[in-house]
Amino acid sequence: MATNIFSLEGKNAWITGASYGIGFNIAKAFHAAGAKIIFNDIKQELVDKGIAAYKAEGIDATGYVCDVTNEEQVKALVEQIHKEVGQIDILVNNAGIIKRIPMHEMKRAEFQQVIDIDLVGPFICSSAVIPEMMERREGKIINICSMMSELGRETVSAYAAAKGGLKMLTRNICSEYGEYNIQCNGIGPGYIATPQTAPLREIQPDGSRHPFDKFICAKTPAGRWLDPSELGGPAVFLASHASDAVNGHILYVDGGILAYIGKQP
Ligand code: NAP
Ligand code: GCO
Repeated sequence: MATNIFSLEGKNAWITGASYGIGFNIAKAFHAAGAKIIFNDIKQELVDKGIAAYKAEGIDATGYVCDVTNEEQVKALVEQIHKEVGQIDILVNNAGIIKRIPMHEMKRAEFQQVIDIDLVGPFICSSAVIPEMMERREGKIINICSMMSELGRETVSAYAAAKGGLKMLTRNICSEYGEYNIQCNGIGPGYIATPQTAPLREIQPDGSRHPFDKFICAKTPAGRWLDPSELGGPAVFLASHASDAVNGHILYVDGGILAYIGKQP
């Protein structure tokens, strides 16, 4: 019987920050492809909510409280996963925040917090799982990058610096560990309708659409925000043997934003 190269049967996948949003939807797609789901979030109440949300989808996910910026917590979590679930075959560095503040008004601590979560976190989590992947000579790491890995815009200096760095961290993990049959790729989502972008879609006091909402729809060939579920297929591809020859690549799932000059107003 031909093997399904997109199958994740028998694989354990750890998705960071996946109680909801993009991480949750990637986990759902991984489960549908056969993977066991492990996730962490920063607060117990979020983990509890996440476990309930997964259960409602028929997914028996294992959730842990862990701050991806805390090296001790991450190392302890990896040990706990090994004990309670098993090896980690797939890591998705999804946890992330954004702060939208004009750079000249941004405090250093605010800039640092975004860098810590969005760039140092993926470094810490990847460093924690790479040794076992090296031993097994097999592993998949997927970093959730962004349009801001390629483009800048007002008020997102820290986020763009972090996501630009995450693109190069992705390429460097590919370069340093490809010989161990570890593939590290990125997904660069476009504008996705999740809590992180909710402020950009808020209906205005006069009942009109947020200007940024209209702007993004004009910049997206499909003329709409993307749904987080639309990231599932690309993530399964990068987590499966179908992408064993793909390494150091950032797969933009942006509805064509990067290809398009934008609709004339
Ligand atoms: P989200 O709805 O804000 O979810 C982010 C998740 O990460 C939340 O559960 C959050 O927990 C968790 N988290 C934050 N800091 C953490 C930490 N230190 N340790 C562990 N977990 C932490 O964001 P999203 O829209 O799903 O985005 C997920 C990823 O995709 C992020 O990396 C984001 O930058 C990226 N992305 C998003 C878009 C988009 O349009 N939405 C586009 C491109 C890329 P809390 O609830 O406690 O904050
Ligand atoms: C913003 C948005 C974007 C998206 C995403 C785009 O304020 O511009 O939050 O940064 O989150 O990263 O790919």
